[in-house]
Amino acid sequence: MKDLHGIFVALVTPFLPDGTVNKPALRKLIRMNLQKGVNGFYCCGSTAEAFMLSHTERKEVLETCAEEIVGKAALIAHIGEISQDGAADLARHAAGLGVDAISSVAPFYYPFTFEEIRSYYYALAESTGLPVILYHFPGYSGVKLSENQLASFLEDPRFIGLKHTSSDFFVLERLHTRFPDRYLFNGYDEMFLSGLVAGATGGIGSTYNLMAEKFIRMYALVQEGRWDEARCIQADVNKVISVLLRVGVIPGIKGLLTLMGIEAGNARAPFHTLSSEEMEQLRAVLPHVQTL
Ligand code: NAY
Repeated sequence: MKDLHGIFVALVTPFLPDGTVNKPALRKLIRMNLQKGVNGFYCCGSTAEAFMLSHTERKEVLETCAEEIVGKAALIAHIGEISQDGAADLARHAAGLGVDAISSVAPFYYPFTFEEIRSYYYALAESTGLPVILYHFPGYSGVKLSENQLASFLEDPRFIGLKHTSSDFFVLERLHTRFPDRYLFNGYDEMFLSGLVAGATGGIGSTYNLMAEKFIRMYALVQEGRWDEARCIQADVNKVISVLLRVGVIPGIKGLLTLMGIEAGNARAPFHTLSSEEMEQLRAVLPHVQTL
């Protein structure tokens, strides 16, 4: 398995005007980010609109990603969904493509007990020999696991890390102190530096699609203890993220990518199509995306 420290792009799924996956645009996006020197990619996660893709589409997207990425950077495949059997099927498919690790959000919507959530994750760990990264995103999934519940997985060597999409940096720090050899990915890009302070070993982010070089730079500055310079970059990045949060993160990232020459298309309905006024707001922050 590759080293999984550093900056991982949570890839978007570009769509053509007819709503099908735009594989050439996806390849172009991956190549642009490989050139920037990202450490790896997180494929078929929330940013990829995974829960709005069919299983066939999820497999095709991952196959395209694997063709472009394996051998060049690390690849984490998000295979999570509500059904354990469905997730295990996606995990076995991912294992056949040479991914470095699988990751899954906890099963959501129904009020599953922790025992049920645990058996879901154990089944995934057993479905392939691949290491598992927990994806904890209480804000979207509605499933909030406690420090001790998260720790109960990290004690098991099959669970090599956690993607922590939460602003609870107390939990992140506790987990880092208890499990210093586990991968802890910061999830909210607008709080990337705060995550690093708490012990994150890197980040997985949607806005990295647009400006990975800034996160790579921040990460390097922090290794050198140059926190003030890193904070300036975080402030610059947050100018863009503030607009994305206003217009909608996934539609907005796709709008900006299109302005950058990568035909990402619209986010899938019920996400809205960006208005011309929203496109103007995005155009206004384009200079912050393109310069370091
Ligand atoms: C995923 O699975 O794609 C991610 O969770 C990446 C993390 C992002 N979360 C989502 C839902 O997009 O990058 C964050 C987030 O978009 C960003 O911090 C803006 O809030």
